[in-house]
Amino acid sequence: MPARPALVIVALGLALVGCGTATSAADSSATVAIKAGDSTCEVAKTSFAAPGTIAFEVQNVGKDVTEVYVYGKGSGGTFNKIAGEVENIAPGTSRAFEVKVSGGDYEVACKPGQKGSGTRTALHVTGASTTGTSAAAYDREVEFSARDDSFLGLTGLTAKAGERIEFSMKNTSSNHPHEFEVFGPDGKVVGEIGPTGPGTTGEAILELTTAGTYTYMCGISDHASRGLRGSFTVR
Ligand SMILES: [Cu+2]
Repeated sequence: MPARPALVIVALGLALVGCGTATSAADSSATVAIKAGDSTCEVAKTSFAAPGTIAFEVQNVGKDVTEVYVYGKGSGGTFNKIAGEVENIAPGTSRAFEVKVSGGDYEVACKPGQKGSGTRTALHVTGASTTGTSAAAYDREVEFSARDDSFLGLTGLTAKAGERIEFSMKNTSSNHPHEFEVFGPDGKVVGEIGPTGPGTTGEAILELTTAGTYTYMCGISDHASRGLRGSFTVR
């Protein structure tokens, strides 16, 4: 009984936050459901009236572990620029994620087994494209490579607080997949390039919001201790 007044206050606080943020979202005050199956990718809403942030809730209705990506159009016209993603969704479970979009065309990809190009559903956002392509806005691209004992091309990297950088990693290993996980000054994950096979390239757009020392590593097996790790400074 003594807990009841406190619960009422919490509920009021949440209601106020909800009102304040709804107007800045991409005409969606509600979450957009995605049903990810073994060969289907059903997106409840595929047309948005304005740029902003879209909140998705993915339900894995298939039999395999799945992941969902939202791709913008790359310079070659193919949908390969990652605007947002969520991984490791077990069958029968749900995961939420948010994607910032400008005006333009996107594709939602559901990837059962967490590989391949996935089953795709087109998505359109009305409004100005901020980058000249429909990909999420970013300030510059940083290209590097991953060998089995090191990342090459990241030495001396610095960035300004607030920059959005597209990291592009070419895996030059002959037979091992690599990934690129980035952690902020607070030790929390900023984002990652997921497992990328030998001879292929993975990309991710990361927003470096705060100044400080960021660290990165490959989280697969013992790769970090083999040398696939490092740090850079954001000022
Ligand atoms: Cu690795």
